Amino acid sequence: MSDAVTTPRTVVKPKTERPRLHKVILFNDDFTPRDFVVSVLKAEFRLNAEQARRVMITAHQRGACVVAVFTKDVAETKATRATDAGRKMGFPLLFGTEPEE
Ligand code: TYC
Repeated sequence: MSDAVTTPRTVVKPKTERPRLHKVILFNDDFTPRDFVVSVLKAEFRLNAEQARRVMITAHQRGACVVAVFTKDVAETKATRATDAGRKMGFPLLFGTEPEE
């Protein structure tokens, strides 16, 4: 057996970073009925009536509104499903995603 000293020179500290969250953004348009926007927000994002109405009105007045934040995959899936719900009814309703800073 050797007497060699085997103390490591560097200590590796495992570091796990949280995945960046992504915002789902609702964009205003001039055609989709307000009540339909509210129903999509309730169904796809599980907002209650008051939250859904507030998000819809904010997008209506300011042009866009953050709906919620999720992991990238979930944000993209929900934005696509919600946009498709509008398209199915012939409305130009649009949801997008954007990484959080
Ligand atoms: N601006 C639409 C209207 O007046 C309602 C609306 C609100 C549409 C928010 C989209 O993201 C939206 N009928």
